Amino acid sequence: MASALKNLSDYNSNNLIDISGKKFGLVVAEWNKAITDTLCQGAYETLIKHGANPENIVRNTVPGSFELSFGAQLLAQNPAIDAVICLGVVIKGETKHDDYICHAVAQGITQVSLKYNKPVIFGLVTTNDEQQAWDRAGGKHGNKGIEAAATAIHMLGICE
Ligand code: DLZ
Repeated sequence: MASALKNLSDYNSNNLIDISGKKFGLVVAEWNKAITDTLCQGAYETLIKHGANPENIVRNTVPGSFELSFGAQLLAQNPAIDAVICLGVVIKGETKHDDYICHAVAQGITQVSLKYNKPVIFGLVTTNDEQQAWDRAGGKHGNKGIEAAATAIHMLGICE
């Protein structure tokens, strides 16, 4: 956690913004729920640590990562929301379902971001197995939820 926060201040040092009045939407997929909850916790704590008001953070859940785009759209279309963070975990199986889901989410949230002209962050962990997912949800590769929140803050700095 500490290293991701340090990175945030590094790349955002010329563009620090006050996020106390910013509103954030978190969209969290329920597939691999234990892992996505950990990503969500990392994202939430990062927003709070950098000054977000808890009342300004909404969390919506969707069944699976495929539904992240629609969940993001529901939040992004609300003029009060400044940035949306999508969190999901797609684990490779015997078929190519992971490819289809990941491409759909990447395209879908890009469209939402451009349509509503606000940051929609791709916090999708895509791995070969469950261990690799945990490695990226508080394990040896950090917590991608923290990175997603840091990216949202960075993007809001660019938007100002
Ligand atoms: C169906 C499915 C499969 C096989 N694997 C995952 C996964 O690893 N991660 C994830 O978030 N969702 C998965 N899903 C569910 C789809 O995202 C979606 O919810 C369903 O296909 C219904 O549209």
